[in-house]
Amino acid sequence: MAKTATKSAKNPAAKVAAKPAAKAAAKPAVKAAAKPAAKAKAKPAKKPAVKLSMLKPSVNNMTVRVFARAAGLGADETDAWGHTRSPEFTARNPSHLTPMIEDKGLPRGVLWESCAIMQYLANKHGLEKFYPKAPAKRAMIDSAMFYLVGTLYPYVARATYPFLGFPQYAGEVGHSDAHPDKKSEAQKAAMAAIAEPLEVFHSFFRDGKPFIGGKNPSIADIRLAATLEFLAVVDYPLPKWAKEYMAAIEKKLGKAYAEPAGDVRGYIAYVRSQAKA
Ligand SMILES: N[C@@H](CCC(=O)N[C@@H](CS)C(=O)NCC(=O)O)C(=O)O
Repeated sequence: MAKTATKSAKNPAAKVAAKPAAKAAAKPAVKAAAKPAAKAKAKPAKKPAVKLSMLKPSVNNMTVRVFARAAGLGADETDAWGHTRSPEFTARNPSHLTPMIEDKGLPRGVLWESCAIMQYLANKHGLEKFYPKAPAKRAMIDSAMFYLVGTLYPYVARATYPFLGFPQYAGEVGHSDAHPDKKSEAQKAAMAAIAEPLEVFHSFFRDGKPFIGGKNPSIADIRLAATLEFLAVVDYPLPKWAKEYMAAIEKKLGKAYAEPAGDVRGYIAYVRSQAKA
């Protein structure tokens, strides 16, 4: 901060910017524009951190937390644990789902759904490295994410939520008052169903590349790796490629991945220790 202030004092363009609004407005615009380019080299404005309401144990939330960090956007996080159904929260977000970002540019001021949030932020900040602009490449990322949310994730949820202590979805066996044996059967069936879509991510979407996005992890890769984190709670036997893939993402994204993943892993370790006790 102090460094910026010193620099501003020497830099005439920054000096104008630092003046109180009324005074700066009084300066003729033409004069400011006529300044030599070298002198007008002001520091680019720092992007404001993403205002994010989140739940630490959730991989849906981990997805956006990782992305915000990896993309260098920074995250101004509010822990929404226990507040998602409060009148204040639902007045803004009637779905009561997190992750949720707040952004003045949005028609309703808020946005939920992890993939939509990453798509919006990548579009807004021109983050093509994570979300390519070319229609065909982008279509593959979108397809992978929709396939994940619509097909893989429901199996992962049915297999892991009973062990994570998360409520299951209405209309499913796990949510009903069926006999525990029936619930266990349903959980096992969901666990068995994971293998097929998982292999599709490997053989079709990665197609020999390190990541779905190619050489670098895309938003679809962040979404997939985060999702697979939950499988540790049921000791799911991940295939070798998936273990290597997750390790490669963590290596590539470093702390941006490890920090939010640590919250999910910590929660899993906690529920497992409770189950043993
Ligand atoms: N498809 C959504 C799922 C979001 C979701 O299920 N969020 C849960 C946490 S994992 C939540 O916020 N639940 C709080 C509530 O329903 O009150 C996404 O990818 O963002």
